Amino acid sequence: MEDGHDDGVILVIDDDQTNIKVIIDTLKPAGLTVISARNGEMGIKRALFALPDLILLDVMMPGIDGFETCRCLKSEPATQAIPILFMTALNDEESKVKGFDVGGVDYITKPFGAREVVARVKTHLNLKRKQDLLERLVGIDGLTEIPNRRQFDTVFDKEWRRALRTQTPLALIMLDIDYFKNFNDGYGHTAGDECLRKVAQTLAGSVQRASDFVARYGGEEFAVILPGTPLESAVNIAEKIKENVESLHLYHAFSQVSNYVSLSLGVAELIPSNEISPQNLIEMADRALYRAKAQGRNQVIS
Ligand code: GH3
Ligand code: MG
Ligand code: MG
Ligand code: MG
Repeated sequence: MEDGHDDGVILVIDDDQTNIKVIIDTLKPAGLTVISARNGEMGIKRALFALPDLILLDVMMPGIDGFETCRCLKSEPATQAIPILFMTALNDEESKVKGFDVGGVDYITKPFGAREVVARVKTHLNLKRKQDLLERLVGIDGLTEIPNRRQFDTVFDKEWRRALRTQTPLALIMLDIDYFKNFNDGYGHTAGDECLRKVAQTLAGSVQRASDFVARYGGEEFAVILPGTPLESAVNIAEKIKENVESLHLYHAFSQVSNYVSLSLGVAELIPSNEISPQNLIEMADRALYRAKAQGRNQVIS
């Protein structure tokens, strides 16, 4: 196989035990793990629990049929991206089109050829892996390899709604490298890029909780989302970030505030309500950052 991945968990949903056995005998030698369910309802439960890489789905089954099972799996966020391949004796065009309409990616008719099934399953596993990779990369900044502005927007919106629902504080740190234009002008753009990478990695290593989130907001500006964090703790984290970057000792002879690369940081926190928008919190942190710059840089303002 040119792909090199032979692993993958395949869920077979079929009411015919003989079919399940044939599929296991077909896919196992190809290095795939097969789990099964005997009807649509059990298949949905199994899929939600095991989150398989791909589903082979029969159409004619007692209880909900394969088309309905597919619709359910596609409407459930946890299983919606799992590729579903129909495997059925229904050979008419109407059924085939319906299979694609409800969200299937392929349609195999019984009786099937073992090698063809393996080939189709592997093709769809590969496509899914490529799609997953693309989806991950679309949220990552290419230079610093930390989340980018696009992912920041998504996460910030999600955390805002969570904090609104739970009425818990949401803190935001906006930070910006001091005299970075001078750094680029003095040391060159390549050194500037390297500096951005080091600062980004240091920021990412400065937060503790799984829900804390660091992103490159733009240019030499970064943002840190701290869910469930009151202002005082957020300020402490901002101070810690400032110290961690200072201790990198990235020499900056062209800075007017330090011998080393330094940061200005603005911190804001609030408990969301329907009267305010997520943008308000960003503006608050931005204003604090602006004051940190205006009051001499290399400091945290809240
Ligand atoms: P201040 O202390 O007020 O923040 O001044 P500053 O010079 O840091 O701010 P300014 O906004 O004037 O300059 C930001 C610089 O960041 C200018 C831009 O060339 C540089 N920059 C933005 N993105 C990148 C990047 O990806 N790589 C490099 N090397 N430089 C970048
Ligand atoms: Mg059947
Ligand atoms: Mg700057
Ligand atoms: Mg800037």
